[in-house]
Amino acid sequence: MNFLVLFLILLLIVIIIIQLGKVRNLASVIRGEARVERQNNDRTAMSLMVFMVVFLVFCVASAMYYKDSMLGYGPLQPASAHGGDIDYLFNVTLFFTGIVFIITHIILFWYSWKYRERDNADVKFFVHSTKLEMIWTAIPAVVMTFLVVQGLMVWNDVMTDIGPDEEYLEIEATGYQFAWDIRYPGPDGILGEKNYRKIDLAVNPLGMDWLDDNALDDIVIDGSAEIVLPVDTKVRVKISAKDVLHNFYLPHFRVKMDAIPGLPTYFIFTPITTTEEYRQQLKGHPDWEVPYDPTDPESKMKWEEFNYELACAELCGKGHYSMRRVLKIVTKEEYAEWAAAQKSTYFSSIRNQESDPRKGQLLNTEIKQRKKELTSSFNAALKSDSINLIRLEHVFFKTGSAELADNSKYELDNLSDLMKTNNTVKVELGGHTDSQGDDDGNMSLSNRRASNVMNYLSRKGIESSRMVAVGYGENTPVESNDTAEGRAKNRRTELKILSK
Ligand SMILES: [Cu+2]
Repeated sequence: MNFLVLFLILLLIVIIIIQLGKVRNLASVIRGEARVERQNNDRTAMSLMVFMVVFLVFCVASAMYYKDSMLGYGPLQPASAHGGDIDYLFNVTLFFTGIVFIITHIILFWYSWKYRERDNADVKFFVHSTKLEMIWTAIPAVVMTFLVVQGLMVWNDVMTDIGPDEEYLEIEATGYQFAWDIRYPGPDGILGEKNYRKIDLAVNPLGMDWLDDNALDDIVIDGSAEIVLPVDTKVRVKISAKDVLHNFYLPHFRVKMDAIPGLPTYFIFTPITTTEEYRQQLKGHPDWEVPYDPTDPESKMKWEEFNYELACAELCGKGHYSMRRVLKIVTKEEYAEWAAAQKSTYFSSIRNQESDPRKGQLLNTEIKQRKKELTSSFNAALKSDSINLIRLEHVFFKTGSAELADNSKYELDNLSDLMKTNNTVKVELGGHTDSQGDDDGNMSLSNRRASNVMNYLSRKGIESSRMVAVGYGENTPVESNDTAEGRAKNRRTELKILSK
């Protein structure tokens, strides 16, 4: 409807202009061509002067009217440490271009007034003016140099990479049509390697290299989840794209960087205002002290619903708008709590699946953890008078056989190290089975298993005189043999400290 009214108004204006032209032609025939022409010139020149005034006043007035909606001029102050520098640069540029804008427009319209056709107007003709050329070359050159140098200084400041001993948090943003994948480094603080050859849209959309230990604790947060970052912490964002150009844009932080396929970029910024603090800054401002939902006066205030956002600032396709993500800045304590609650992508969806290149293998972290556990229970048993039995949790045998499973070597190597460190300790290695199969068979199996453990340790250099292997068969279960879990617990190898 509005569109139709607007269209009709424009149509009417066009018709009026055409009709005025016709009237003018008729008048010129009646009154004489030259006089009418000069009257028209006067009128047009005057209209241009009026237009100039209205136009310039409108430009300034609209900028002032909308200043609160613009970054840096109203309540939308920068929320990052470097944001003020960027705003300063914009202001310096606006100052000079603003002066040029106003002067050139005044000259443009004033010339069309001054040099309109008149009866006794003299025409001055000159081919060349060195003075004029000097002026219009020198002034822009000086101003441009000043602007470029200022820009370079701020750019170098903002884009300085992390120093060698600086503390920072590195995250990664990968843009694609039409979303962002945000990856956190996990507890180790290091983003693992990735390789486009490893991309598998179903299980590994980022192409993370699961053979890199650093990648195992990496966290790729859910596509609709808030991006959470701690306040007052340097954040380095590694930025890349998988298909077309995107742009990583955090307007409130004055962060903007292209995301380019095949050419990783980065941006470092330090958030200085939490989301909650920013809401408090907006509170009370007339633009923000209104219901968030205009149709529902009972709804929360606009400032209460404020959120920082990540936008794609490169028109990347028809779903471009849907790349918006909410960014939440929280205190360092809140961030630590949030980070601890995140699940590593590898352990939550890759570990021991078909797509896991380490399927069935122990991870370095697990090997270290097992060593720590065995060492602490071994030392506890040495110190204590009451405890002398240690279950070797990670010694396994092939099904129905006495042959050690490959993964058992870690626990046994740890045990042999402990026996070497504590070289007076004598131990009994006890084999146990579940109740499946006949008693004699189980007794013999447990005997052979215990002996194999002993043989392994002998080969590692532990004197046989310090060890004795005993098979207990199914006689001393620790759990009921009715469940699979219970039976698994009963098939165990135990270490008994005989003397310290
Ligand atoms: Cu995009």
